[in-house]
Amino acid sequence: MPARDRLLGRGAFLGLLGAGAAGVFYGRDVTGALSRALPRAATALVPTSGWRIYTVADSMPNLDPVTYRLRVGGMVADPKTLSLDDLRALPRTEQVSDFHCVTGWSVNDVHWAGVRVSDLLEHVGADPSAGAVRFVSAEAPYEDSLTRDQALLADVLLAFEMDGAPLPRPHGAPVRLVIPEMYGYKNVKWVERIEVEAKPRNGFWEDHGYDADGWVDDAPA
Ligand SMILES: Nc1nc2c(c(=O)[nH]1)N[C@H]1C(S)=C(S)[C@@H](COP(=O)(O)O)O[C@H]1N2
Ligand SMILES: [Mo]
Repeated sequence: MPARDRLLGRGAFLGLLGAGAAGVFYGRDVTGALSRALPRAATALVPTSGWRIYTVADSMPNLDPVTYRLRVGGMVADPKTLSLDDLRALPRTEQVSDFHCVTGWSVNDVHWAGVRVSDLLEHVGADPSAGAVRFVSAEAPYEDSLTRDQALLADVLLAFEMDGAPLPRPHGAPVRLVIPEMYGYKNVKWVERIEVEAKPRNGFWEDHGYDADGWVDDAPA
């Protein structure tokens, strides 16, 4: 039986689909096989716009923005432990981008504010020979890695604001990764550790069969 059905019971799940079209959908995409696990008719009921909140653990991390620290280490000249204020003191970037989950839903025109990963890597003196950047969530065992080139894309950021307000807890407060060119699973929530590494390693969903390169469209030239 698919994990999805075990979690909620099929009836409850279908009920949620009906009731949830307008609101935020809270669910655990444990298998990543939501659409495969449902018959076609039911799949069509899944709302295709609006956020779904995903976690892999039983509860969402509850990180205090005051005591929150982001550790940045690995192949860097100057490992750092950064508070939210430290992050806010780095060059700020804002952007509007679309967000796509591989299961078929999207949210267009999300306003993000935060720090470019490229600026952060410069701040810690990342080794130019490093091939990857690993983002570890406070929600164990969620993590994911980007290649160096992916991490350096201009719109890849650590976001601490969403739509003009501090990033809400369900969306990864106080800091999440945003990489709009890639599917949602690469956009790690509740990031608390960043490691600059020699080469990319599998993240949570790669271990479950997803592509390491989660491009929504073709890879940028
Ligand atoms: N820590 C953590 N980050 C995560 C996930 C998760 O389960 N845990 N799910 C990923 C997936 S599959 C998607 S589509 C997006 C969903 O973002 P949202 O929960 O803010 O809607 O978060 C990504 N980041
Ligand atoms: Mo997703």
